[in-house]
Amino acid sequence: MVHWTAEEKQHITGLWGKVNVADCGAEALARLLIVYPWTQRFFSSFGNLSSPTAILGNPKVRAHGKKVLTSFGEAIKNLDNIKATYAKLSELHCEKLHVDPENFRLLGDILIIVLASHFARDFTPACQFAWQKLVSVVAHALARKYH
Ligand code: HEG
Repeated sequence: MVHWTAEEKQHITGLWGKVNVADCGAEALARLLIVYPWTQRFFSSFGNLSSPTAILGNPKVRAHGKKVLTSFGEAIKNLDNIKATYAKLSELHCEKLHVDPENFRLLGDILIIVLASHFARDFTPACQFAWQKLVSVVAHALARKYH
């Protein structure tokens, strides 16, 4: 089981309380689709993804980004039980969606960049450490049901 120090938990929940889930989620997913364009193949039903402007203004991207980051909130509420929290989602991404788990790591790193740009001063190295650990544990938990 992953161990979280009191300080790490504080960095995670403290920053999370200030995050605008809709805005940061939308920006993270849009950046994923722009920076790593091959990830667009999973979202062929989302309409116009033909340019950075189109992606940033796409309401389906926005809604799905919010959904994904909201789901991160479940991990934050269940830090000591992330694997079980994501068991069903891991099955979905593996068996139905066929998302390569490498993409979970990419999205995690993008989220770090979004948080750093939104919270510059509060996103200290110690805070980054805790969040890097979180995105890594989330990516690991989502990849668990792959076989
Ligand atoms: Mg996934 C659906 C969470 C990364 C592609 N993703 C979902 C859903 C959640 C979720 C909560 C809705 C599930 C449902 O409808 O029951 N996703 C989630 C998390 C992460 C993640 C927490 C974190 C790393 N997803 C991710 C990545 C990709 C992806 C990296 C692809 C590059 N997700 C994906 C697709 C769907 C979901 C294609 C279905 C979208 C739809 O058609 O509505």
